[in-house]
Amino acid sequence: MAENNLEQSKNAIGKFAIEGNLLDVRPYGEGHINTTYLITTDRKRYILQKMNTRVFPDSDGLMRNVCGVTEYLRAHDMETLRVVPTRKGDSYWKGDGCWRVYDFIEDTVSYQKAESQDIFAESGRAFGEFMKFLDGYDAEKLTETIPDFHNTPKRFADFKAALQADVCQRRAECEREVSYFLDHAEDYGKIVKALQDGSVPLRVTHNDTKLNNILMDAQTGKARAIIDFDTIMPGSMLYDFGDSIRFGASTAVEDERDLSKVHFSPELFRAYANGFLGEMRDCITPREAELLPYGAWLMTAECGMRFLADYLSGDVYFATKYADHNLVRARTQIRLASEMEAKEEEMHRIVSEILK
Ligand code: ADP
Ligand code: GN1
Ligand code: MG
Repeated sequence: MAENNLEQSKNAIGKFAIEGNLLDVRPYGEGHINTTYLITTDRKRYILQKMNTRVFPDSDGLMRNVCGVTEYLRAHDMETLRVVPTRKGDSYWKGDGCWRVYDFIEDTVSYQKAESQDIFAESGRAFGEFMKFLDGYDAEKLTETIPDFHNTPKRFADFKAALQADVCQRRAECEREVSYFLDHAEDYGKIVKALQDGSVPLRVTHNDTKLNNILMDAQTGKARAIIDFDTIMPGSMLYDFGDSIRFGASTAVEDERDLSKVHFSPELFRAYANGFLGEMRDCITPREAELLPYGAWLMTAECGMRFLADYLSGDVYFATKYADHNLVRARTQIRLASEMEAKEEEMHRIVSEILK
């Protein structure tokens, strides 16, 4: 299977207008959705991706979003992904699957965990700045690549359906995890409701703001480029803030099996909030500010229920490396979400101190 994929990827790379002779192709990165390869030629390096068409069926719409947003950012002198066209001039190639190529952004690092407060604060600054930039982008131009992406009540309904179906008969081994999500059944609707009643504004958001979707300069530690534009869509600032906290304000990686290492860190929360709100303080509304701690909890719970639903469904959505990978991920999210509940007041205090 792996061999076959490598063969497929070599075939795909020949369709793109890349410079030099191919020297090496190898799997790359820690993304859960697309299949990513690092391509080396005798001239330069590239990223090749087999796009996940099960998750993103509308490849045309998706690539229109990617091209539109990257052109817009480049026009504003922001370093960003460069889509390498096919030899025919298209933004992606459709053969055995859909494939795209980006220039490899050299001399950068993407972290699987916030290794210091400074790194995390810098990512907050960069995501805040990015959101401010996207404010000038016409939302009408965007295709909704995954409808209801952060509609948590809908995600909860999907979770319950997976639980009901229990196609792999895995429910019995995760009753404790299941009950965390069932016990919070009434808590998932606040942001969807606030967007509907207009008390929270709809903005153009990234929607997948985890720390490994930002590339930091290997020398200076400054953010160089935000990547993974597949889910740029209209949404709430609370999704982007919350998802960054979910992934980065943890003392461990997302798939740490030893839960004694997994804690929600208020210090990392403060670092990120400082960076993010430093950029957004002039445009954040009072209601958004009030909901930031809830957004962090909600994105963590939502991601946890998505991992658990996928575990129950037989690991059909997120890439996994071993049998209970999704269950391990769901457990870290539950641990973090529980600790956030206990530290909600502290999070509010931090936000107030930063915004005062
Ligand atoms: P997924 O949707 O599967 O998460 P990403 O587009 O986020 O895929 O890519 C996976 C990983 O590959 C990223 O986390 C990053 O480490 C690396 N990566 C992606 N694009 C580039 C690029 N242009 N330059 C350098 N690294 C990249
Ligand atoms: C996926 O594509 P990637 O790995 O950056 C997922 C996010 C989850 C994240 C959990 C399109 O992000 O929604 O929060 O995994 N992306 C999609 O790590 O579902
Ligand atoms: Mg990614």
